[in-house]
Amino acid sequence: MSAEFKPSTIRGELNPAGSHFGIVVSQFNSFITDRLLAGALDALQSAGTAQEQIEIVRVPGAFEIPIAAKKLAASDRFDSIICVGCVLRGETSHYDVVVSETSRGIQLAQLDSGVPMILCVLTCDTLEQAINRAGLKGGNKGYESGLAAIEMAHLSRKLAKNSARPASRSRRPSHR
Ligand code: INI
Repeated sequence: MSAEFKPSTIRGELNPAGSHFGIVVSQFNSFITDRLLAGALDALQSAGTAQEQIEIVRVPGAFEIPIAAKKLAASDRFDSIICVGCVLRGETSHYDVVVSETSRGIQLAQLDSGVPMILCVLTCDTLEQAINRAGLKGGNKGYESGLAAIEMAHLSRKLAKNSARPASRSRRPSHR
């Protein structure tokens, strides 16, 4: 590949100016989800987001996250939505149902609405694993999610502006 071959690249910046963020937080395993929420807020605040740009919605469990996220997206007030939950494997198959329906629901909600949704739902075998991912050993997934939300909000707004093709590129080259 030659050094001059540089296709244009669009990416989101860590710039929250003008963006609004929804955060849906599950209260189930709140010992963990409160830490994830704190991590997400830390990332948003560190990047310069004002509290007026953030709205938090609490739901009972992870299973209820998708419907709340979808309703937030439908309000047209948010540029990205962070979905915070923690599902711990128990003795029953309920774990698998909650995990798959929650992630599938969040994906459907973002594809249906066009509003980026950040998956910050820990799925762990043990409480210890969850604690590690919520700020102890493995960093805080909430913090990473906050950064991803800012980047995706910015990217989404950029892509919306770029959706019209420039006149010079509006047609495929003719091969006549
Ligand atoms: N919800 C969670 O967020 N985490 C879990 O670990 C969990 N477990 O293990 O059952 C859980 N269940 C509740 C579920 O999300 C719904 O709130 C409930 O089924 C009511 O719809």
